[in-house]
Amino acid sequence: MAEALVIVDFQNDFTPGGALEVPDGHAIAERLNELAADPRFELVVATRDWHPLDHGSFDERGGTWPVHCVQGTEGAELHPDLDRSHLDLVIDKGQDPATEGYSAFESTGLAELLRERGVDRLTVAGLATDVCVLNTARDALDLDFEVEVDLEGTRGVEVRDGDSERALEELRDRGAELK
Ligand code: VGL
Ligand code: ZN
Repeated sequence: MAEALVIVDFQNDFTPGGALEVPDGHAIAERLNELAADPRFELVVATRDWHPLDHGSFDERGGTWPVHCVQGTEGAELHPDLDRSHLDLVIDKGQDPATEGYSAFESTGLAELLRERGVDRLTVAGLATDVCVLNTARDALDLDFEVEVDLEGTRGVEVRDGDSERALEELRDRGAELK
């Protein structure tokens, strides 16, 4: 069976200077590039939060977040420090205006694709630990993938202090390995 790396939402808007900054978010670039170059991964997937302008998660629509990762904008592009040469696939998520779209498995076909490739174990990294990494890893566990979260390769947005810690604790309790 095979392993895949899922790099969650390493995009301009989630790094310092972006619309929804994750503190120190850019600092994971080197670790992500190191992981992506590891030959143990049969498949390297990067996700993008890829919202339409009228997305319901935006505060102007009554949602939680400032406008971020609008389809086709610079803020929605993958961070320039991410080495594209190791990416096999880019998955766009969060396109349905009516749902948050936090998880890489929500309406993307990712689970089917991974199964077709014989993938049974995922390493999840990227942004943000306490939002999209959490939701992606949780769904992966529910879908019966083995899940490893790469701690060096993730950072949290921490709307409330301790959110990342709680997210990681939840994932550990559900059976993820934290490395
Ligand atoms: C995310 C908040 C809103 C994330 C996405 O990628 O963690 N956070 N949309
Ligand atoms: Zn979003």
